[in-house]
Amino acid sequence: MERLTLHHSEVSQIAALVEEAIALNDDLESADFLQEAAVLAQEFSRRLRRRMMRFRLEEPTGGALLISGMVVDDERIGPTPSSLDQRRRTRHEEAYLVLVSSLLGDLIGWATQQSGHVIHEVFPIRDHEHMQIGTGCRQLLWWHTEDAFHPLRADYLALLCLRNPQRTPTTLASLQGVHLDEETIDLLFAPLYTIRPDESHLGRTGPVPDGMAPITLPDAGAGPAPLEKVSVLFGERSRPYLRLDPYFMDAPAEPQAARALETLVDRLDANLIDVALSPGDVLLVDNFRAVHGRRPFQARYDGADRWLKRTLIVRDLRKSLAARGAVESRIIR
Ligand SMILES: O=C(O)CCC(=O)C(=O)O
Ligand SMILES: [Fe+2]
Repeated sequence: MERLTLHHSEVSQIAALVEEAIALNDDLESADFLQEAAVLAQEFSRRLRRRMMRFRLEEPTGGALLISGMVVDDERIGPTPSSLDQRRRTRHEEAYLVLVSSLLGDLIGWATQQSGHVIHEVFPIRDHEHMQIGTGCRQLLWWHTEDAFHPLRADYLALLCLRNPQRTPTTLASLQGVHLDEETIDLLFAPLYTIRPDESHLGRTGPVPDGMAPITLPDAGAGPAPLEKVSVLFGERSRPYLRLDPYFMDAPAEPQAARALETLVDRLDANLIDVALSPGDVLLVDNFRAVHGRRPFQARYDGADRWLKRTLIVRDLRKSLAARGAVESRIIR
């Protein structure tokens, strides 16, 4: 995995831009703020911007870039929440995450996820303890492509760590160094597989906001219905993109297709690495090149639990315009 550690001078430069950003707008998820954040991020150091540009355009096979060195004021952010509503104390951190994310593309959210927020919370929720979901903890969160079931899924996700006291690892795997035989590649490139929506889209992380009831847009560019058969590999054959979420996939009926998927899952499993994020770390994951997950842990629900913030980033916001309903909206319905 690629890493970049911010220099002291970059940290203070970013801190000043973050102060400027949060003074602009009360709502860090508004269209105005998201647009201005993308402008302010152009004032990050050339070194950082170059690195992000390289990550975007060269698409390193490892599919992840860790940016460390930012400082999180543990006292200012206050206790890890237990519900999805206490956001005021984390404005600095959220603005930092939005600015960094803006260097890769534009932020989106889902009406069906976290009440339509663009900046997502990742902390353990007691009711989700045993669930296969980012806000669970006791289950291994199986590695996955984020929102693999949906054609409008993000190109990248960004995870900002606020605290991680037990150093619980995020997991990552890619096709770096993986060899697959031609027949397996053929099968994985064929539309033989189905991926169900994961639990985060089933209304578990808060109600769908008013006026945002999920709607069906058959001819609005939203792509195939979720359970249409898709390929697991796509794009360029010698360096394919990935789309899979094994926990939410059933083995295909054709034994050869099932074996091909099994082979890929085994190879990715063998490539899986642990990345224990520290406060201030931003992990950028290329959602076409890498899969990610999380090791299990035991939450204490005492205000000191693991706490991350997350954004989803697309390279082409236009693709989802019909599903967002308006250029100002970042929320896919
Ligand atoms: O908790 C983590 O490290 C990652 C969770 C996850 O899969 C996500 O937030 O998309
Ligand atoms: Fe995820």
